[in-house]
Order: sequence, then C-alpha cells, then structure tokens
Amino acid sequence: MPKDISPIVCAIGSPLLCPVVKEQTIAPRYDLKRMRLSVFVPLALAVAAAVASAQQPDLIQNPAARHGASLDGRWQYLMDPYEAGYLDFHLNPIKDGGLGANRVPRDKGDKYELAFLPATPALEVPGDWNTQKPELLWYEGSVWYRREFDHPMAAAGRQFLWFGAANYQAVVFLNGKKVGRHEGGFTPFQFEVTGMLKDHANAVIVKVDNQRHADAVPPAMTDWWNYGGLSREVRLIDVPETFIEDYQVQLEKGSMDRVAGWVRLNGVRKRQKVTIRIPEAGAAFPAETDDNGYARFAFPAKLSLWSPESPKLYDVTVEAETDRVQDHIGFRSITTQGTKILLNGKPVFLRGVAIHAEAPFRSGRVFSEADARTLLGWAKDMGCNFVRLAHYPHDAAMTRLADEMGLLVWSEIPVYWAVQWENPAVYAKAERQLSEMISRDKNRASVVFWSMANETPLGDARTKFLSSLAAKARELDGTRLITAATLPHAGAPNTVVLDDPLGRYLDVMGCNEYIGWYDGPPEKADLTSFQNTYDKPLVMSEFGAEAPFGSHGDETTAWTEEYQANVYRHQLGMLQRIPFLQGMAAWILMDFRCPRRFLSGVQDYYNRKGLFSDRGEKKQAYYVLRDFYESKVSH
Ligand code: GCB
Repeated sequence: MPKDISPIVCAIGSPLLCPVVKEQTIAPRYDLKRMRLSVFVPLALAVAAAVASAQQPDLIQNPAARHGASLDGRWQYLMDPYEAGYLDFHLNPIKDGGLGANRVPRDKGDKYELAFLPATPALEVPGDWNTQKPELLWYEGSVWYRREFDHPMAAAGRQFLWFGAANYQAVVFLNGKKVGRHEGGFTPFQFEVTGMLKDHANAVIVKVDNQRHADAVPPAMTDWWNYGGLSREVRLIDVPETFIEDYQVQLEKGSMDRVAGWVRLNGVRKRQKVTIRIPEAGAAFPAETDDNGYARFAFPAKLSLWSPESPKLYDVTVEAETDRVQDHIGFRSITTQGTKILLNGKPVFLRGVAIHAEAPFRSGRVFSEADARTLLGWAKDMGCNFVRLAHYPHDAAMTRLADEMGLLVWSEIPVYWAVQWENPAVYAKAERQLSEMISRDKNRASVVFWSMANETPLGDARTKFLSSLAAKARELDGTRLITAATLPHAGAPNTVVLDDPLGRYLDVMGCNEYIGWYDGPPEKADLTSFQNTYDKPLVMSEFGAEAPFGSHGDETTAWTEEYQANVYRHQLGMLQRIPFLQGMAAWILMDFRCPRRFLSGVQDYYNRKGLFSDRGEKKQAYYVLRDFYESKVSH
C-alpha cells in the first residue's frame, strides 16, 4: 500500500484529532508516551480525569440518536486483488484516485476502464463480503464499494460520513475526492464532508482491504475468519454548526450516588451552557463549556442501580444551546477489593461465556440486533450474567443489548498472540483501536472490563507495550477495570502459577487454560491447583474442548460431545477450588469459522469448541455448564 500522506478532510479544530493517523506521526507519539510513562506516572494518574476528554478520539457519540440518513443497503462492488483500481502498472498511485475518482465513460469513444457501470454487481451493507458470494468466501484483498445517495438541504449545518467498522483498511472517497483512510477492522470512524455534498446523486466509494499483515492489529495469525468489507452500518450524520460531539455520563468511580462525566462540543461556539438531565431521577445539572468546548460535571443523584438482575436504564439528555442528544444509560459501580470484584459495592461472581461475532444460523459477521439478541439470549438462558466479547470490539448492538438484557461485558482489542511489540507503528494502531473502543462504549453500564490483549508471549517489549495500553485506557476511562487474558505456566508439580509481569498493571487477572484439551487429560484438573502472585481477582477467561454437534462416543474419545462434557465436569470441579476466582468465561458459546482448523469431517474449517453448534444445537457440555451456573445462583 502506498503511504497515505494526502490531506484529510477533518472536523474543524486540531488536525491532531483527525481520525486518520498519518504514518509519519506515529513514532514520535509513541516515544512521547514512553517518556511520559517512565517519568511522569504519578502526575499522569493525578491529572488523568481532568484531561480525559482531550485525549479521546473525535468520534461522534451515540450516532444512532443523530439526524441523518442510513447508507445501508445495496452497494455496487468490484473485487480488486491486484489493487489495479488504485495503483498503475508500475505500482504508483493513480493520480486521480483510480476507481475512487467516480469517473463514468464520457462518450462512446471513451476507453477508460476504472468505472462502476450499471451492470456492476452489488453486496449488502452492512455485511461481510465472504458470506455473500461464493467466490469471496476465502478472499483476502481489496474490494471497492460504491453507492449513490441524495441529500437535499445539505447546506445546513455540518455533515459526517460515519462507518460502524470496515475490516481492515478503508480508503473513502466522496464525489470523486478522497476524504480519508482508516485502519482497524472493528471500531467506528468518520470523516467530515461538510461542503462536499450535492442535493442529488452523491457517490461514496470505499476501498476496503482485508489483507493480513504482520504489522497489523490483529497480526497475520489469528484463530478466526478474516471477514472483510463494510461489516457494520454506514450513516450520513447531520449536526448543527456547533454540536455535542461526545460525552461521558457514568457514576463517579467508587460512588453509588454521584453522577460524573464530561461533555465536549465541536464547532465555533465553544462556550455554551449545557445541562445534563435524568428526568426520571429528577436530576438536571447545569454546566458551562470552556474555550475548548469542554465541561466537566459531577452531581448527586438518587438512582436505581443497574445490575444483571435489574438492568435499569435511564433516559439521559445532554443539552447545549445549539444541540441536544438523548441516550439510555445505566448506572452501576464496579471496583475490586483484594481478590473480590464488587458490583454496586457487593461481591459478584461472573458466570460467563466467551462469544465471537459469528452470526448464528447464517454464518458471517454479526451486525444486527437480531444476531445479537440470539447470541446474548443463549448466554442468558444458560444462566450467564457475564459475556466476554472476544477478540475485538463487537457491533454496538451487542453492548447496547447487554445493557438492556443485563449482562456484564468484557470488551477487548485484537492485540492477539504474536504482535510486533517493538514496532511503534503497531503500538499506535493498538492504541487507536483501544481509544475508539472506549470512545464508543464508555456510556454502557454493561461494559465493566477493558481488556488489553489475549495470550501474548512474555517479554519486556510486550509488557511495556501492554502496560502503556493499560495506562492509556485508565486515562480515557477511569471508571472501569483493566484486564487481559494471560497465559499461566506450570510451577511445582500439579501447580499452575499466575505471575505474568503484566499483572502489576491490571485490576483483574484473566487467564486462559485448556486442561483436558491442549493440556493433558480431563482428570489432570482434579489434581491441579492455582497460585496467584497478585492480590487481585482472577477471571478464568477461557477453558473448553472441541466436539462437533452430534459426534458421540465414550468420554475418553476426543472430538465427541461426551469428551467435551467430561472436560467441563473436571474443569468446574477445579475452578470451584480456586479461592481467588471471581468469574469464568467458557470457550465458547457457538462454533465459529476458522481457516486454521482443518480436520476433515470434524472441524472442516470451524473451531468446534462451541457449547452450541452454528445451527443453534446444544451440545452436552451446554447442560453441564448451565446446571453449574444454576447451582451458583441458588447458593
Ligand atoms: C485460545 C485463544 C482462542 C482460540 C482458542 C482455541 O487460547 O485465545 O482465540 O480460539 O484458544 O480454540 O484454541
């Protein structure tokens, strides 16, 4: 890919806040970060709350509540495995943007090839491309998307093109002009397009490239399907000249009766009166934004606290003189005390399951509320109060619905396995995704953990990388717990030790272990005990075994439901004996597609560790875990 150094259309304000990170700015940012971490940690923590807003990406909060138009539906598409729509035959970028230029043949003599024509086929957006056309199932490369839309009245206020996510890199053009580029497959991004729209026949063209790279986040080797495309919704958002760009409204850390947060305006009228209202609680708190359009607030409120048993959400209105946004927000406190996790001040045990964003019944990436309702409904029915959304930020429908249904959420970024720890550009990509994840979901009561990484190999560079991410997460949102799924190691005979140096920087230890599957027979669990170097709670973030639905044998025969259920029985016995264990997330709710799972007739390119098959059939292990969770509730 050519380096993207073209100018970027950006919201009024600092170009540093622009959603597109230019490569050449990445290294200095990282160095600065390291300096700050080593020299100024105490100071950084002290001022973290005060500067929280300034360091957030400039994403529009709660886009679903804004005026505008959905750009979902049919988009024309062209597969471009050689990137010939972007690069010429000597690999130089095509000057006018190639396919992005939105050229049409001028007359019957025009031999221009780079054009979308009426005969060009279409894909549904949102949606991965892989499951829409047989020839795209295994495709990894570039696909160009195009759609037209009308937007009368475009002259009033400001407009943004907003994308829920595009996996993995997107280059966006509007009416033939490049508006920007985004990297990272699971988080939202936007570009300001004020002044670029016509009343009729606007053309938005997006090149999406899902090639895997060693210096990407996630890196080239993962254990899930690399679904590409405009996988989440696309919107045109209309806002006033000066608008409420972002806000955080949560309980003050550790408090159960004080609401605290901030509001940030974007536009020329930075100084305004703003009011935060929670009508049902009789609360209306006035504040004033400063020269940066920023106001902090904190006020007492008598609220029914959100919990899995009682997922109470309040209508919350943020009102400025020039704009108003409404949200539904739950209020709960999440803290730790020694090895306990406290929800609203009381110890909670997390009865959980991990979920991939794999769509039930139809396969492909989850993008709809219906998909989310099915997956979270299955978890609820199994007795869960907790879900680990693995291994990347899921669609916003998942966390919204978790708020509504009463499920605590672990949300993570795809810093997965072997990332290039010493590469500052890779750090910048990870930090960007972390910031975008937190920006999007910081008002969701369900989200209690931000997870930095999954199963990463020990080493100084890696610990520095991940502890920097943890510090960043705390800066952006001081109200949630920081975790990561670490790998334990064998200590004295029959002892598993949790002593990952990263533990120092976490609030809650996550640990993945596969006793009974990758690690010995199921009975090994009966003899195993765990040691924790840290006086911190542990969530067993993965355990499990693989079995296709309907595969039967005795409980010593691998790849059978009986074997899988037996692993669960022994695991649950072991887990109950860990005194500092405060929760678990079984791996995994449903079977999911995976290119590295070959075994013919058994896996067939699926990871079969699901408690459900991808057709929604319950395996025997489902009942073992459900009974265990039921017994946990009744005790
Ligand atoms: C793990 C990974 C997860 C894999 C799982 C497995 O430890 O965290 O992404 O899918 O094991 O099935 O092997």
